[in-house]
Amino acid sequence: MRKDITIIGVPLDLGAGRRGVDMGPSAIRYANMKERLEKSGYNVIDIGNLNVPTPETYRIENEKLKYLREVKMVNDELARKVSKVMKEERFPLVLGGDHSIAIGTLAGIADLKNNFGVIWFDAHGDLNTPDTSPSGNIHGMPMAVSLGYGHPDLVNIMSFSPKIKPENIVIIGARDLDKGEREFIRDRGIKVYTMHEIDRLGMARVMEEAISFLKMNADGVHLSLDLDALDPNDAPGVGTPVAGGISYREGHLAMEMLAEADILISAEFVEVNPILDQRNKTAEVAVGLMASAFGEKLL
Ligand code: 4U7
Ligand code: MN
Ligand code: MN
Ligand code: MN
Repeated sequence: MRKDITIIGVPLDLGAGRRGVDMGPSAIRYANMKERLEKSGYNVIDIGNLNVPTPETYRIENEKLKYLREVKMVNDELARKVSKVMKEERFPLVLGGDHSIAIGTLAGIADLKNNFGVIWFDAHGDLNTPDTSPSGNIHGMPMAVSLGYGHPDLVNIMSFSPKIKPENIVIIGARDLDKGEREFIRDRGIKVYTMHEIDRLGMARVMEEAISFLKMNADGVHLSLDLDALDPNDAPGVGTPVAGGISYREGHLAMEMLAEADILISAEFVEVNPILDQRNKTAEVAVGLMASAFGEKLL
């Protein structure tokens, strides 16, 4: 993995149904992220936060795509920043913010890489379109958008689409998929390890399979980690908790195996909600997972 990391904070919560994830980047930084990564030998530059509009100064125009214009604007800028960081041959590490920011991150990567893979840890599929979404919240749509489905303003960010191929995606930890998302997964043959497969096979086997699948198909892998992939007992500070998630140790094992495989080219940690958290526990979990993904050793 590249030894130079650039951190980009995206304090956006307009894509989510509840307030609070806008404070995610601060909470994660407060949990000593930079020091932790530097200890493992990385050169870390934090370029601060993107400019993000405050919800109170905007209103919802379209109930099926809440804050579309503002979410698009932020993702336009994020895509340009991520692309720039990658051109500098540095590793983009994006801090959310709600998961709609994956639209921009993936667009930025796709600007340079036409066959990258994505490993997506999430309780949800984030594969809704405006027609299938039960909420109209864009953080439930980034995966569909990146595959080319959804509102053209989002799909065409950076002026091309799709950003990623369905066969280059692995979703891990799913346990709350909407009807439309299940059909989407079935129709396009997306590889999903639900909690059922994690229980049956164990995280080690799941990660072995996921890694060899991605290595076979893709050139380099982006890690997108929604903290609600973890069990709410371990990561309570999230807006859309779902019981029965990935345990603290399973999460670490997964990250350690990614580090060992040395396949990551970029990463984002999203959906940390400090308002709903217990003494910054979820941000600390996020930083721990990050450290493991970047190869921090136990011994
Ligand atoms: B997250 C949901 F209906 N599927 O679309 C939706 F259950 O980024 C939740 O994974 C989406 O946290 C959660 O609103 C988005 C809902
Ligand atoms: Mn998500
Ligand atoms: Mn989620
Ligand atoms: Mn969420």
